[in-house]
Amino acid sequence: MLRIDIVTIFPDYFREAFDYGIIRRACAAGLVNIQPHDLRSWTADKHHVVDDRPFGGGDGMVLKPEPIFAAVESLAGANRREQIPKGKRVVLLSPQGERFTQSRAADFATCEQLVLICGRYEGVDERVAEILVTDELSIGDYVLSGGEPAALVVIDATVRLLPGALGSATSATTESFSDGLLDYPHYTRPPKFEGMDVPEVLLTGNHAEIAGWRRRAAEAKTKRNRPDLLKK
Ligand code: 9D3
Repeated sequence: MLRIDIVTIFPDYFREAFDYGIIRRACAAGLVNIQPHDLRSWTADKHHVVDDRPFGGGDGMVLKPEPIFAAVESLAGANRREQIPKGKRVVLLSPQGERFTQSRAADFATCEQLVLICGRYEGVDERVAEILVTDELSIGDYVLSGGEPAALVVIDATVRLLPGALGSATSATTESFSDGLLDYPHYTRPPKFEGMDVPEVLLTGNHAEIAGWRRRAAEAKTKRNRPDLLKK
């Protein structure tokens, strides 16, 4: 059982996020337990303040370290990177992070617990990244308004890799990215749609020819849409 704790100032953001598809089934089957937590519940002051002005000046507010250190201490049992047990990851979602990849998802799927910390405002006190977290991750080069959508992405990519999460019809190892190519094009009925024909070879039942066509089509699609995947 993988336990996923999300630390956020918007726990309600996740209210229906895990009620669909593979994640819903994985939760129902007891493969994963996902729990959003309100960062404000680890504040000690009357107004539950989680942010403050940046030292050195500048626009916006910064998430304070104390509630985040307290949250991780209570959820993971430690609040220093070196003291986090081997099968746990404390992840800060941040625009300054390393890129989240399929191999990170595969690592997370082997863990017993993930604590995902969602940033907001202009950022998070750097002592969180320096001292507390095991992984500081970004999902890509675009600006989000907070770490919450990134946490959903990390959870989705991870949970579907848990043993038993996918139907037996699908195998995670034969999918896009595991061989460095994009998936081949798919077609279904009707064979002719508004003058657009399904490639003839797919209608022949010749499985060797079909496999060859799919390989070449996947390479062509990768060259056009993701040439970076071929240049390595
Ligand atoms: C002006 C400098 N910005 C940093 C690039 C400020 C800033 C932008 C966005 C500070 C925080 C955020 C909120 N984004 C995230 O917390 C975030 C994120 C993202 O914006 N893009 C990709 N991955 C991620 S993971 C968390």
